[in-house]
Amino acid sequence: MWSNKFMLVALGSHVLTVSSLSLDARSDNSVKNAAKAIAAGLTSNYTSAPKIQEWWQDSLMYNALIDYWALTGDDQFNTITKQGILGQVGNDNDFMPAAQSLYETNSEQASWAMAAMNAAEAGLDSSNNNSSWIKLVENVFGEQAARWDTDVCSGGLKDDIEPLETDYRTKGAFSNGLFMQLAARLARYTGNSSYNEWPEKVWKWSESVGLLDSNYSVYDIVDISDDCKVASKLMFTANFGPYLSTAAIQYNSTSGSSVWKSRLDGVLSRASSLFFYNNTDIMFEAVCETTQTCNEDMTSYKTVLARALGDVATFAPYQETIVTPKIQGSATAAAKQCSGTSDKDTFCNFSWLSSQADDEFTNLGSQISALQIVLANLDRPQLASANQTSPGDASGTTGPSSTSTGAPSSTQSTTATPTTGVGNRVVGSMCGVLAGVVAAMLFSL
Ligand SMILES: *[C@@H]1O[C@H](CO)[C@@H](O)[C@H](O)[C@H]1NC(C)=O
Ligand SMILES: *[C@@H]1O[C@H](CO)[C@@H](O)[C@H](O)[C@H]1NC(C)=O
Ligand SMILES: *[C@@H]1O[C@H](CO)[C@@H](O)[C@H](O)[C@H]1NC(C)=O
Ligand SMILES: *[C@@H]1O[C@H](CO)[C@@H](O)[C@H](O)[C@H]1NC(C)=O
Ligand SMILES: *[C@@H]1O[C@H](CO)[C@@H](O)[C@H](O)[C@H]1NC(C)=O
Ligand SMILES: *[C@@H]1O[C@H](CO)[C@@H](O)[C@H](O)[C@H]1NC(C)=O
Ligand SMILES: *[C@@H]1O[C@H](CO)[C@@H](O)[C@H](O)[C@H]1NC(C)=O
Ligand SMILES: *[C@@H]1O[C@H](CO)[C@@H](O)[C@H](O)[C@H]1NC(C)=O
Ligand SMILES: CC(=O)N[C@H]1CO[C@H](CO)[C@@H](O)[C@@H]1O
Repeated sequence: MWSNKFMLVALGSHVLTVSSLSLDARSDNSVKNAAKAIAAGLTSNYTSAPKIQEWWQDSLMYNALIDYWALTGDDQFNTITKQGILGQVGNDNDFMPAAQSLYETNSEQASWAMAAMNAAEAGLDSSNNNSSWIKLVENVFGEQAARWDTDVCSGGLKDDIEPLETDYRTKGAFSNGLFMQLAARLARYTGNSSYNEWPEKVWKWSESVGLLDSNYSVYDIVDISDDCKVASKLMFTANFGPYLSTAAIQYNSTSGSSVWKSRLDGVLSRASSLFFYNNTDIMFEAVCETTQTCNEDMTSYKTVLARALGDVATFAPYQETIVTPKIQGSATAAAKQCSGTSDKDTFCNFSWLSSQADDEFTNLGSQISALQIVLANLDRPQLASANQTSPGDASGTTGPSSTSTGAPSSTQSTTATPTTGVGNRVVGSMCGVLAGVVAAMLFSL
């Protein structure tokens, strides 16, 4: 359905004029108007067609919609956002709802926790009687910390949670990066120093196994059945995102420590050289975009790096001369790929490169990415923090908790779709589909 969007503009013999979304990235008003149109398109089919969405992409969508509210003040999507997130908390308030828990990956669970974290930082009320946003995040964090696996590779989270799943033998940059980013955000938000050890620990571990190399390349996975060797050297925007965000937050939380500054400089510089097309400021998914081989998941990866560039602008203002042109250039290019006849049907094509014939045009992932890069142009207001902690329910175990959420019932959750099969599920390893297809490509850009 999403992919046929542009065919719908041909009505009978009349082809309606479809104009690109206009965006002046230097004008807050223009940015807010563009964001509004994209967010409206994103949510217009929220209730009628959620089935085709992938579960983890929904978490990115809600995350972006929270940003939309926080940065524009327009709260029209807050109700569906709250219902959407709270509908996925599951019986244990840990984003492992029954419909997903058999197949769920650590990165999926962390992506949902990230949305809750965003809600806490933005000060979204939860209308939830039993669990605050931050408690949900702490529950997830506690479970993942308990899954930190020193048996092989001297640490790291496995991608899968359930031992029978295929990615139980891999440890990936996305799982570990998101876990580390949650720790950095919890430390900042709660002031509880017990989170502080984790960003350092996960960063060092990533270096020790080669997921992160001395040039700040962030690779995809290591395989524990192969001596924890790096199993894929493909580099995706989404894997760089959490390393970049974490470095920016930690740089800030440590009042500008030189260690985190060089990490931030390094990852930003590497991402800049990899993911901006032909020395333009236009972000692209280097592994698959120009060859039109990105799968559904991959069409949303740019969302994560777009948010990370915004984090850099927020937490490390000294980097503005580097990130601002990239945010503005990418957002301007992204808006040109959005079109529609009215606010409600503004949809955005996946590739922001105007030269690119776009086989994978509009879908959920491309719509969220466009929204997130447009929003990155707006200054983030002061983030909330709580100088107190609210210890979670599930301190390090996945056992049932005694609380219920009081959240909207699961019938209000329109997004708990059955899985599409393990092979297509995210993110644990991002490379599955592509391995071998494009390996050399990155280096021939
Ligand atoms: C880092 O980059 C330099 C210069 O391109 C290269 O010679 C070196 O092999 C790279 N190191 C790694 C670990 O890839
Ligand atoms: C890359 O940029 C150069 C200089 O602007 C231009 O001549 C060249 O055609 C571009 N290459 C591609 C593949 O777009
Ligand atoms: C930390 O972040 C705040 C809020 O964005 C910013 O004002 C401050 O300059 C940052 N600190 C450093 C050391 O860059
Ligand atoms: C989006 O892609 C489709 C298919 O390539 C194309 O027909 C349409 O013109 C594109 N939209 C924009 C705004 O470029
Ligand atoms: C939070 O804690 C920090 C460090 O102890 C302190 O400097 C700051 O004033 C506190 N903020 C509030 C709002 O209590
Ligand atoms: C700090 O966080 C840890 C881990 O979540 C928790 O066990 C501990 O109780 C918290 N400390 C305080 C003072 O709340
Ligand atoms: C959850 O919230 C409801 C409604 O406020 C309340 O009646 C119930 O006692 C709460 N449960 C727990 C375990 O706190
Ligand atoms: C929370 O509790 C209040 C008072 O008991 C109730 O009116 C409200 O519907 C509850 N909210 C949720 C989300 O359960
Ligand atoms: C705005 C928009 O594109 N809405 C679409 C939502 O899905 C229905 C079918 O379920 C389409 O008919 C609408 O055009």
